[in-house]
Amino acid sequence: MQPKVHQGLLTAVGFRFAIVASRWNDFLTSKLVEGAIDALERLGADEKSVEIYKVPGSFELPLTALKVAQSGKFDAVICIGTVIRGETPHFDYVAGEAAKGVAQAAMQTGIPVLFGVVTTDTLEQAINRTGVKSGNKGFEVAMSAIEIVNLHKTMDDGENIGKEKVFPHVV
Ligand code: INI
Repeated sequence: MQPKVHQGLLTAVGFRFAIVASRWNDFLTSKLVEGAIDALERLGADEKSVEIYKVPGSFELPLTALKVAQSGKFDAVICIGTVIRGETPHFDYVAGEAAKGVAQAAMQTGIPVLFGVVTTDTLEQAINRTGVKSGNKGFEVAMSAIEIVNLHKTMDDGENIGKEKVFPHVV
């Protein structure tokens, strides 16, 4: 059996992205934002098509993400933050509400709202996810945003994506 597979291409050309980033642990979150911008740029996003909204902490990500998604100005919203268990006794509340709220913003608007919040037990683990050891979570979440906007566009357009190039902007 060879079922038809639907998946998104990896091009950011023509799409508009918002990044909603927490200022908490800025020495880490700024690296995640850099990683996200790197992915968007490398996959062909135009400078004018990317905007950044800064919020105090990860707990504030959902409401701002919802407002940004509701604005109709963007094809996807990428939420970025860092929550470290060792640093906050209310880790579960901050991380849990951030995750739940980000998912709600997507479901409520129909716009992809992506969860690029690093949640770790230790500072070292968080550092390792900002491009030091195990890749950059900001880069990864932006790649997911790119894939999902392409998948949804294809579904909306009713196109057959099987015959297209995976990297259409690369000549
Ligand atoms: N916010 C974070 O994004 N990461 C954290 O590790 C963190 N800690 O440790 O408390 C944090 N707290 C702030 C929180 O997100 C809100 O900004 C604050 O509670 C005001 O609503």
